[in-house]
Amino acid sequence: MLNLTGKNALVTGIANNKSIAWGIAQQLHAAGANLGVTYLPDEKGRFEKKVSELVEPLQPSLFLPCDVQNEVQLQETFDTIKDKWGKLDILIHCLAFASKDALSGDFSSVSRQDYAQAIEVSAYSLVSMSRAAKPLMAEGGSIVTLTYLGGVRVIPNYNTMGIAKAALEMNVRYLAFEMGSQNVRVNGISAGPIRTLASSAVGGILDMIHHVEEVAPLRRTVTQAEVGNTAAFLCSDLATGITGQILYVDAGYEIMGM
Ligand code: NAD
Ligand code: 0WE
Repeated sequence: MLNLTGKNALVTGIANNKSIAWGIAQQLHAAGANLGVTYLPDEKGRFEKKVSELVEPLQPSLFLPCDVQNEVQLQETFDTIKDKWGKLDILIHCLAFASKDALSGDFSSVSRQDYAQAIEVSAYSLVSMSRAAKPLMAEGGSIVTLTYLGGVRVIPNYNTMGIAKAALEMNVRYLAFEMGSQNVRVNGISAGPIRTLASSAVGGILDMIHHVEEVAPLRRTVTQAEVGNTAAFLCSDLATGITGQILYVDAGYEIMGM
């Protein structure tokens, strides 16, 4: 039923084996997709080595450095896809960044620079990647991004990332409208809290996970594989009628008021 054979999928945001993007890459691979993987380069090349070893079993046919703050790298990524693949079917946007200062303390204390960086990396990057992907998706396609409840409700300390996620979710709707005429669908997955590199760097994440385990209808949180399965569904022909949506994969937490 869920079949992605013959589809070219670019997955961004894999840092290690806890990354949500890693859960997504595994499910896309299991459904038969041909994978391309980007990683955030660092000076010592540590991420490059780690991520390339991790993804090896999925045999990605492209493995490229891509810092979304680097316009040249971004263009090179999509130029390479054009050369090597000719077309792109699936784009997974699974990255975010805000400075530590922008993720704690009084929200109003955020600096202009930290506020702009959070929005640039976490929200604008979906716009720039979608723009670059658009000509490669002439036969249609599917774009999926990752968001969090802190973009629509106040979650203490999520602060500036919440503003970035609100912008990201509105980007999903405007991009869905623009790209719908060429049969490109754009959706977001709002995941419940999961222990990853990014979330573990946040104080109190374990307490938040325990809270969800008590309150959510399913009395647990979600896994990277569950988010991955939802992403595979959204990218598949099972979801051809769905665009512009934010789908909650959060064990039901979002419906609760008390
Ligand atoms: P993660 O640390 O595994 O992934 C974050 C990724 O962002 C890393 O791979 C990192 O390299 C990448 N990144 C940061 N700055 C970048 C840049 N300038 N250019 C390119 N890549 C950059 O953590 P994760 O929790 O898997 O996060 C993935 C996505 O899921 C994020 O958008 C996050 O907001 C979202 N999300 C996470 C949770 C959670 O609880 N973990 C819940 C809901 C949504
Ligand atoms: O989107 C996120 C986290 C994204 C993130 C995490 C970090 C930590 C390290 C972005 N930038 C940074 N910058 C760093 O320097 N989540 C949904 C996970 C998360 O983060 C929270 C949460 C949850 C859940 C922050 C406060 C409260 C809850």
